[in-house]
Amino acid sequence: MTLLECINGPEDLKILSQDQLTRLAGEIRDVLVDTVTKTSGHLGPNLGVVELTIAIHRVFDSPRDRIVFDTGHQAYVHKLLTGRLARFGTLRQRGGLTGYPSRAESEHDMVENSHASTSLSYADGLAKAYKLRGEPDRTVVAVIGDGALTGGMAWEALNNIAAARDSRLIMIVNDNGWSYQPTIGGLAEHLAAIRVNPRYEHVLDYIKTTLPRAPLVGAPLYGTLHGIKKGIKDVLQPQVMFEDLGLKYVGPIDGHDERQVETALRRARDFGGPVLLHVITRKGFGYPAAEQNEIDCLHQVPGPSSAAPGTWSRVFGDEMLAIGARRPDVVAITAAMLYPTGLAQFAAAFPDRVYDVGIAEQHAVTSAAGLAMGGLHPVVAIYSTFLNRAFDQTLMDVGLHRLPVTFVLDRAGVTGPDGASHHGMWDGSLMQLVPGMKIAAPRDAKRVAELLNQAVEVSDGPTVVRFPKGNVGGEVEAVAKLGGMDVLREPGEDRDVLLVGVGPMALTGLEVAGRLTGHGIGVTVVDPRWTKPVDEALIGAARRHRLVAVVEDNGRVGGFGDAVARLLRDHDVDVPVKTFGLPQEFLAHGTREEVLEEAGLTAQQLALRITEAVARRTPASPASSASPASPASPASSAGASSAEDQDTPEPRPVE
Ligand SMILES: Cc1ncc(C[n+]2csc(CCOP(=O)(O)OP(=O)(O)O)c2C)c(N)n1
Repeated sequence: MTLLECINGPEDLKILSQDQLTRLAGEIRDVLVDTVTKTSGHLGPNLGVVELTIAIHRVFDSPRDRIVFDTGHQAYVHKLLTGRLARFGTLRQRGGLTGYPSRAESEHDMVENSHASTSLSYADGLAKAYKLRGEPDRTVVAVIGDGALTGGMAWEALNNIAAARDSRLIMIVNDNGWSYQPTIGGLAEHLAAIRVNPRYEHVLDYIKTTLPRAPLVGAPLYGTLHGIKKGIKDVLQPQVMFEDLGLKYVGPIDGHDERQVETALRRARDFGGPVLLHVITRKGFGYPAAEQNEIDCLHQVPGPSSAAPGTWSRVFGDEMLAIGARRPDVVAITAAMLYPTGLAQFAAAFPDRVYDVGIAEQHAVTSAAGLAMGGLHPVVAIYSTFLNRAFDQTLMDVGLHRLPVTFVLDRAGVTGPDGASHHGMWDGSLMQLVPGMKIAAPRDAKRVAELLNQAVEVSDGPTVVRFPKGNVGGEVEAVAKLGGMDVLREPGEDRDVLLVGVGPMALTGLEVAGRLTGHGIGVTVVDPRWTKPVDEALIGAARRHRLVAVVEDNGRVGGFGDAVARLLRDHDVDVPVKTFGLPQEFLAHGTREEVLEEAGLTAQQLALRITEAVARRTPASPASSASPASPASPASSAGASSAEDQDTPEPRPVE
């Protein structure tokens, strides 16, 4: 039996000797590598916080003391130490452990949002709440990476925490010098400067003398840290920035020396006010493949293959490169995600025209507004879910000024194993709210290129190009045009259903049409290409059909389906509109296919639901007593459009 198998909760850690803790750390790393390389997930960040997490759980009394992990991608060790070893193999699988803290999983988990830079604000509120409720002995611990510390919210929190002098709040800055890529910006430089202060020399000495003896690490770590040290010419006054804010600063300390971290944590705990503890760790520590990975220290496995050939991200990246060569005014912005968003090639070709702003989406958007005001055309490449926090900047700073900024939203729609906070199911609705915004949703690789080019040609307002995670499917050419939209399939005589499929859902729509045709239902399949503004050619087309079905990979509320229904209502078209999208809920993790199936968005499920809807529109003939859901009683009578059908009472309300 391993030591780790004996740990059922933090209490079990507290009786271990220092030698046992070293052994335990090794066992944890083995489990992390073995499991995460199979399940996928965040590897480098977790390997880097093994000793730190052990020390936190030995010094504090979770869940009475509260531990908030910023972003939460580095909480696997915490999961292993809080009774979840047996289920760890189910990580990120449907029904299994989530890839972030989860309140449903454990009383030790507090924050599960996974959007970065929030931990200090949660911790500020928690510490104030405990004080006000008369529980002043409870301590709140926030663990925040140097990457997450580049987010504006973290600084808003620091400003407030500094004023809350008796908050029992410990902020552990887990400084590994990296977010996905090396952390950039003034703060990163400041942290690097702190690494060269005299106290840091002790860390360095320690690392120099002890690490070469440690298995798997040694020279590379020393070399890296020493390299950083030598690279800094100006030895600024360390920690001054934090202390000027009124925050007690402790550090820097070696985050892989468990005993040293414990000592610092005990001191911080006993201080009785907010303390910032600066811990230096190495991302991927103890696993050479991660430590030596030049791209991102195996931040996530599988790695930046997210922008591998054949993916949507890569298709976008290729086209950006081509556009960049033609258009010197096109610049790119990433919020700490150069590789995952597919911008690496653009950055290599045009290093002066790409801005990595750190994990700072709000700044990304308003600085894009500034770039556009200055005569450039910025492309903000961002994961769909992270644009949420920059909604006001998109609305007021870009939209109100009608600025030519193109938002490229990767991971739009269901993303899969990262779960509720990562599904990109909000942008299709939020962007509909922005006056003057134009939204494109390519169905295949060729359309990514076409629509991106059209988007960067727009000079009088913002544009969005949204596409999902994963590989692009086959290319499908239009058989006709309907206004600016592509008709992918026309029915024979019967025009029963006008099926409008957004982005790759247009291809799903083709599959649906194939199935419905088998049941005698005539389907026109349209890819709108642009989901805002809604193409008015849909008005006439709707009148020529008995039912309009809109399928989109976005929350059902306020998305394209609702926009189509509104357009038709406004034009007194009474043909019923059914909108098929994601339920407006926080959807659990699973593969993209599993989540789509649960949402009823597979071709088979859609075919059934549309058949039922058509059947409900069909007056029962005396001969036909079949159930309305029966595919044997479909569209019936006539290819004629049935605006008149509208008055047929519905057995149940249209969804
Ligand atoms: C608002 C937001 N933007 C982007 C991300 C994607 N993301 C996840 S982890 C990460 C890097 C975090 O770096 P750091 O805080 O230094 O932690 P480390 O991985 O180095 O331990 C990024 C950019 C996110 N989770 N939230």
